[in-house]
Amino acid sequence: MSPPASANAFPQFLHEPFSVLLVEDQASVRATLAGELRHVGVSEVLEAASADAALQLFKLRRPDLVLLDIRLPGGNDGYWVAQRMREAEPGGWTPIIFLSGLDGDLDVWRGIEAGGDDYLVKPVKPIVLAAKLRAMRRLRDMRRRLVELTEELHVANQHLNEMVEMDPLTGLVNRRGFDRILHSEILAARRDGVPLTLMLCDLDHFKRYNDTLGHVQGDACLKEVGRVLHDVCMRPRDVASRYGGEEFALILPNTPRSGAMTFARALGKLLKSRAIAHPGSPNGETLTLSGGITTCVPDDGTSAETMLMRADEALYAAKAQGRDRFFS
Ligand code: GH3
Ligand code: MG
Ligand code: MG
Ligand code: MG
Ligand code: MG
Repeated sequence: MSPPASANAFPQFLHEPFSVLLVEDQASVRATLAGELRHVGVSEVLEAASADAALQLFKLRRPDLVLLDIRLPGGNDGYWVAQRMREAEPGGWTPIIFLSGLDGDLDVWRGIEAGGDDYLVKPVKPIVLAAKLRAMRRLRDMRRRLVELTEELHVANQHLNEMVEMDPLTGLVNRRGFDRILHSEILAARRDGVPLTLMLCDLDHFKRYNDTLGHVQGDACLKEVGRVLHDVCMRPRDVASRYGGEEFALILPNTPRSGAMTFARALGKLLKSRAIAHPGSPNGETLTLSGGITTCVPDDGTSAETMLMRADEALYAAKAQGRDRFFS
């Protein structure tokens, strides 16, 4: 916007609604200022003649900007008002411009320290006032944009964090998430004095599945197995993860060996009920899997590495004994 041709010809200050809370105890000064504010395009002027009235109006009407006198009747001055206003909007920011007859350096200092953003000495020329309002509005808009961007960044970051630990094919937790959760569940099991079960599952003859039906169908099959594993995890803290290509790992907190075997039977049953066709399987016409189970009891000091090693050994044994079974 180009500058006004003269002090009497203002460009409209704003094209959008903009409200100013004018705090001034002298009625004549207040009337003059209110007129000037309207003249430069302020759409709403809220007037207060005391500290208490100012605070009340501020909280009730949430003005876009505050013009704040310092010397006010009663015990509280403008510095006090500014401090209370700042306290009344944690995380928010309403521009506050002091407008006072006090013109000492220390007065300016105190005004800014109290939370003011600018300090003008009365009398102030309307055009200067208008320019200051425009500067404050500009700062307010920038701050709003910053708040918006911060929120967008926060959402994007959350999304990214979820993605980092998710397997894109099955939607299950990936190896990275599995590692983190296993470590934290081992600590929790020790702390709470409860057993923790780890189950490693590997699809039987999956290479043949791919060879017979193709990789695209192989991927679809992995997705279906992912759904089965997701569905069989009933407790909120049970975790099904895609550990590797066609290997899945289940973390079952607060689950003893007997509970793990019950879980394994339920898993085997659910998978069979889905009857995923596997024409090339030497085990029959449907897809099966083998599992290795290990349960750590509290205080035995078992590490994640040891648990994985034991589960892997049990899985190897299940494979060696003919597949389609769970070993522990
Ligand atoms: P076993 O019963 O002994 O486990 O036999 P297997 O053929 O399943 O042997 P293994 O576990 O070593 O084979 C893994 C095969 O899984 C190799 C590969 O063809 C397949 N596979 C691994 N990851 C993927 C994947 O992301 N998509 C598809 N379609 N196939 C995969
Ligand atoms: Mg005064
Ligand atoms: Mg401010
Ligand atoms: Mg494998
Ligand atoms: Mg396999």
